[in-house]
Amino acid sequence: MSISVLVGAQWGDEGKGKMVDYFAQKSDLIVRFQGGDNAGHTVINDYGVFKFHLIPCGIFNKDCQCLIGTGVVVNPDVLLEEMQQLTEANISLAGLKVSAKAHILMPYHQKLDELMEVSGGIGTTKRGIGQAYAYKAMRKSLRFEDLLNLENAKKKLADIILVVNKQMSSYGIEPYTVEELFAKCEAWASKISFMIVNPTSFLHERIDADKNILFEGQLGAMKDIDLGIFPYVTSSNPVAAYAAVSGGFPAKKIDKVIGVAKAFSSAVGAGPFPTEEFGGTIDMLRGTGEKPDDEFGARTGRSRRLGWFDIPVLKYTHAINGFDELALCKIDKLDDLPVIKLCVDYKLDGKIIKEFPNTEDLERVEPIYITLPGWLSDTSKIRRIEDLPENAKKYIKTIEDLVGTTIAYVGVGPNREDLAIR
Ligand code: 2SA
Ligand code: GDP
Ligand code: MG
Repeated sequence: MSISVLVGAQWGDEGKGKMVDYFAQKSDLIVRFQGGDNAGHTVINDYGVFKFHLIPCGIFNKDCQCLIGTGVVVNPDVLLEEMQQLTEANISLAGLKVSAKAHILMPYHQKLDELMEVSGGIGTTKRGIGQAYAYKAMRKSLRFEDLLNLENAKKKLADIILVVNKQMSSYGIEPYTVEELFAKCEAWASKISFMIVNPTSFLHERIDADKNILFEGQLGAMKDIDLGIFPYVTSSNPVAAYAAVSGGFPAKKIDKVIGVAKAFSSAVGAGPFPTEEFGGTIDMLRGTGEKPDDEFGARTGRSRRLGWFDIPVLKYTHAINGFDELALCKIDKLDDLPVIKLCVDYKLDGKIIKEFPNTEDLERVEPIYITLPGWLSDTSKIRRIEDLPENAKKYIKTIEDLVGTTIAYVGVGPNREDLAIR
C-alpha cells in the first residue's frame, strides 16, 4: 500500500531503532538500505532490550519480512552472531533475507579500518565500513551471490588478495591467504545461503502486491558521504533517496519520508558540531534522577558528544531528504530543564548566513540561540501530542515552524509504547 523511508535527521542515534520497531507492527517488509554493523539501533519492547547492527528492527513482527538490502555492507560473522542472539531470545528469523547483491565485509576491511584510525582517524567505529565500501568502489569485492558459487568466489579472492596484501605489507602486517579467507566463505555459505534472495524480484513482487514497505536508514544525513560533513562522515548515503538505489525501484514510488530527530543533538566521532556544549545543563540531557544515562554509542560504547537542537541542521536535512513528517524522540530528557536553548541561526564572520556552510565554515560558525521555558513535569506517560504540557507543545511548534514540517510523533521514553502521537 505504501513505500516509506525512515532516516536520521541529524548526526545519528536519533531513535531510529525505536521508531522502526513501532512502524514494523503495521509493515509487511522492512529493508535496511545502507551502512553496516557500525549501526547500533536500540529497540526496547516486551521481548527485551536489543541493539541491532545489521538485522532490520522489524524482526519482532512475525508477519513482517526483513531484508538486508543491496546497499548494506555485511560482515557475515556479525550477522550470524546477531541471529544467534535473537534465536536465544525466541525471536523467529523465518522472514529474514539478504540481498544477493549486498557486498561482504571481510576481516581485512576491519583490520584496515583499525590501522587507518591509529593516525589521522576521524573516529570511526572500526567495523571496516569505509574499507568495505572502498573495495566495492574499486570493484574488488565479494557479494552474497558469490557464496552460491564458491568456485567463483575462490577465483575472485585470488585476485582481490593481491590488493589486500599490498596494503597489509605497507603496514608491516602478515599477508592473508586465499585458503583462510575461502574457508570463511565456505562456512558462511553453509549457514547463510538459504536466506539469499534476488533483491529486485523480491522487492518488486511485494511492491506489485501493494504491501506496506519501510526502508530503514542508518546514521543521519549529516554523516552522508556526499551531503554531510565530509570527511567526518560514514562511507554510504543515509539520505532517503538512496533507498531507491539500494532497493532497485523507481524513486518516484516513495510515498513518504519520515525523519527521526532527537529533541537535542548528539554525535560521535570527530568533526564540526556547532551547538556542542560541555558540562552544566547539557549534562542533564544524559539523564538525571531515575533516568539512566544512555548517551553512549550503541555499537562502541563511546560517550556521545551533546548539544542543543540545531534548526539550521534540520532545515538542511529537510531540504535534502524532504521530510513528510518528523518523529522527535527523547523529549522526556528535557523534562527537568528550567530553560531550553534552541539554535535558530548561524553567524559567520559576524553575519547571519542563510546557506548551510561547508565543513570548514561549519567549524567556525557561531550558533545564535533563543531560549524557551521548560515544562518541569513528567511527560513519560503522555500518549497524545495535544496532552503534552503547554511549554513542550510550544517547543515542538517552534521547531515545526522554523523547519517547515510536521512533528507527528514525539518520543517520551525508550520503550515501544513511550510515544505521543497526533
Ligand atoms: P564509520 O564507522 O566508518 O561509519 O564511522 C564514520 C563516522 O560515522 C560515525 N558513526 C556513527 N555515529 C553515530 N552512531 C553510530 N552508530 C553507533 C551507535 C556508534 C557507536 O548507534 O551509537 O556505537 O559508537 C555511528 N556509526 C558510525 C562515526 O562516529 C564517524 O564519525
Ligand atoms: P538509533 O541509532 O537512531 O536507532 O538510536 P540509538 O539506539 O543509537 O540511540 C537512541 C537511544 O535513545 C537508545 O538508548 C534508545 O533506547 C533511546 N530512546 C529512543 N527514543 C527515546 C525516547 O523517546 N526517550 C528516551 N528517554 N529514550 C529514547
Ligand atoms: Mg545508533
